[in-house]
Amino acid sequence: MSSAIPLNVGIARSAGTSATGSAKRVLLAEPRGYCAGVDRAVETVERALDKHGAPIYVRKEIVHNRHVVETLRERGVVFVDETDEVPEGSVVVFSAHGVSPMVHQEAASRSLHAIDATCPLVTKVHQEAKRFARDDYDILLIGHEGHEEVEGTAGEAPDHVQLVDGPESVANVTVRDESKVIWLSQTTLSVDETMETVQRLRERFPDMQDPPSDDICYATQNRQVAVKAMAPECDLVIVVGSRNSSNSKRLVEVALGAGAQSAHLVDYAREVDPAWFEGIRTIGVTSGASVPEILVQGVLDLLAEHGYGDVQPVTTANETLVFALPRELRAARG
Ligand code: 0O3
Ligand code: SF4
Repeated sequence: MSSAIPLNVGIARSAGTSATGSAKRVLLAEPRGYCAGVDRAVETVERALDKHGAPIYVRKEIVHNRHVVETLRERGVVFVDETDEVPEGSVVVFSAHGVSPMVHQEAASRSLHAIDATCPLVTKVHQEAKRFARDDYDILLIGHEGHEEVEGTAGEAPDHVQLVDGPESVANVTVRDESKVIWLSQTTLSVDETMETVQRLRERFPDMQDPPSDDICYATQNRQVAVKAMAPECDLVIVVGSRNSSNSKRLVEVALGAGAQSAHLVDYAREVDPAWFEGIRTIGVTSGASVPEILVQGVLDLLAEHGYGDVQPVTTANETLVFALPRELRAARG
């Protein structure tokens, strides 16, 4: 598993304050917020709306963020659970988390105009699942049960994939041939917990193969590295993100595991409880990969109102990756 190169993890103290001083400050994790796959998925829906007009249908939440979903709904997007809720012939967008081949087939059978906003890094895991299933491996897919991404990936090869939901699930795994086993994973897991799961799997299956490249994506890893860099200095960490966002929830766990005294997940600034600030000097702020920056700004504004106006970035990586839009919408990218 590769790790980001630390850029400026030295955390400066405010002028005139000592380690035991009382100046209030905010440490702001960088990178945070939108990853390349979310940016692409949200823009896909926006461009599809421009091109085809409302209503546009989206299967599941395009990304797991309440604000993004509510904003798109106001613009004429109809979110559905399954394609059978979409009128025949309509435009449907598949979410960034990916779908199984069965969903593509269902959409085709209803003559839907499907636009696939699956992140290319999720598609990469789908390709790995297909390839190792073709070679008749037992595929141990580490991920969270019921999460849309693992349902899509497992759907590529249901007869070869077993879900392993964390270290505690390892005991239940059975394979046909111990010399033909590979692990793959969901893209948004905790790196540390996944390594623990892999270690336990390897104790049981010493010949188990690793994925050809990291399945936990660059964005998930980078956001966890940044939180780890700032958490030991933080009395409180506020993670902006939705309750159903796997990668956002992991940032809360990573912050606590790396030494933050407390950590909370909020969708909006209004959910921040001022009681959390009692006796607190340093507050860390970050956001999940599906979170628009405007929501982080809202939290920073609220913190400034409470005396936390000194904001210091903690930068552990620079991200420059951009994915092309789905082909039919490319000309429309602004
Ligand atoms: O997978 P997760 O619940 O973290 O999804 P989000 O919050 O929508 O973030 C984007 C990640 C993604 C689309 C799949 O990797
Ligand atoms: Fe793609 Fe990673 Fe973003 Fe998921 S978190 S959408 S895999 S870049």
